[in-house]
Amino acid sequence: IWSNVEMGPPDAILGVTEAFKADSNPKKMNLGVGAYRDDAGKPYVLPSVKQAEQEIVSAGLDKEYAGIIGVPDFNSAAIKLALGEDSQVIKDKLNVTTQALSGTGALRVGANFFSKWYGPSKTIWLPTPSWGNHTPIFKHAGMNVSAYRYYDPKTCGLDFQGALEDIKKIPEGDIIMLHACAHNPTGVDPKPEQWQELSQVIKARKLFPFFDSAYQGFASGDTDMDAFSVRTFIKDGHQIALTQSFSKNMGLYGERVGALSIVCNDTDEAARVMSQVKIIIRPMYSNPPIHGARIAAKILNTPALNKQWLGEVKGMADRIISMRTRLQDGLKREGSSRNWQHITDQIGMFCFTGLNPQQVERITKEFSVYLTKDGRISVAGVSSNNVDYLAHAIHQVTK
Ligand code: PLP
Ligand code: TYF
Repeated sequence: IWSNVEMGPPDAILGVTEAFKADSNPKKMNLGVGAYRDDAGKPYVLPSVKQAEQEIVSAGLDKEYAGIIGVPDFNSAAIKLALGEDSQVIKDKLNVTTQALSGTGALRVGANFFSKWYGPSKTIWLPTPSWGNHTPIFKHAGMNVSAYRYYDPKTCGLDFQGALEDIKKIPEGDIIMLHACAHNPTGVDPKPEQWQELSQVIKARKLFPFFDSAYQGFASGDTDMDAFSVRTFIKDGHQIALTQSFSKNMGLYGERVGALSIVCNDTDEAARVMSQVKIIIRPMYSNPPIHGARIAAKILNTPALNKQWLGEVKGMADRIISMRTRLQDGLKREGSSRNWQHITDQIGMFCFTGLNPQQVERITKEFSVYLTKDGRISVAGVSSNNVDYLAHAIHQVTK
């Protein structure tokens, strides 16, 4: 029956883990997938998550289905985290917010909603490069995907002029994807003034801003600072769409905790939009899982736990930042004459090293250092024990 089915390629990111697992070198490093590791290289369950989980279990809640849009306390807390405690949009009930199957699921529900209901256009513009899953998510929902310049390989930084030039040519009404902070895969974000300018240009072009927020807290260690982009656009009067993931900032990866929000013009519009979001979700998966959303809601809605969590997010962000510095120092010590300034300029979980595909192949083959072909490393996978080994390996393949 399935003789017509062609073999597909493995996922560009998740395939790296498969290759890593098959390697018997004790020094091997998996810097492929973006998942946080502690300084012993182990997955990290946040103490605030364990605490919240215990409280939830003790409360003896039932396991009834959530509604189509999930756990209500989670939805209200998630949008508050993004837009801020005193957000007028929230006070005026202009946000349509639904729980979703983490960031990926939120993007997919959003993509399907735009595909069916966004009148002006069916084209979304992604930064070059963007998270690899963005293109198939939107294409599978029937959208067209185009690209604007974003990363400058010459500086390993932002191509701000290129981005502005391209954005100014995007047809009115099209949708533009913006990474709220800690851009994946490059670790390159616009500065606050640049976000303000982008907001003005995008407004003048009458584009629809679609924010993907998968790392709030991970860039700076401060969830308010990391919401600067989103809040600037809101302040400037944009009606945005926003997807949020709690995989990284709460370490809830496998629990699949996320949200989609669509900001509307008035409460009547919000009610209509919400009704159609439900109609999209119901035949896909009926309703989302409750456990992870309860954990996130408990953390966000309990002041003491919230404070504890913010400290833990900062702890993760700070460890990553310290690994960047140590990697840079290590490269200097190795005698590298190349400019590695971008390692500490870039932020969030990833560093776009500038290694070319041949160098990536060599570092994997000769040093068992696993990363994606584009030269991205997950700095979260670097620790005190292996940072010097990594610096040595990078120097050997780039000298
Ligand atoms: N968007 C971006 C930019 C990401 O980097 C990720 C995860 O790596 C996601 C969305 C979604 O992740 P998840 O589905 O685990 O929330
Ligand atoms: O490392 C990255 O960029 C992500 C990580 O269901 C990831 O692709 C892995 C699995 C998943 C979502 C994101």
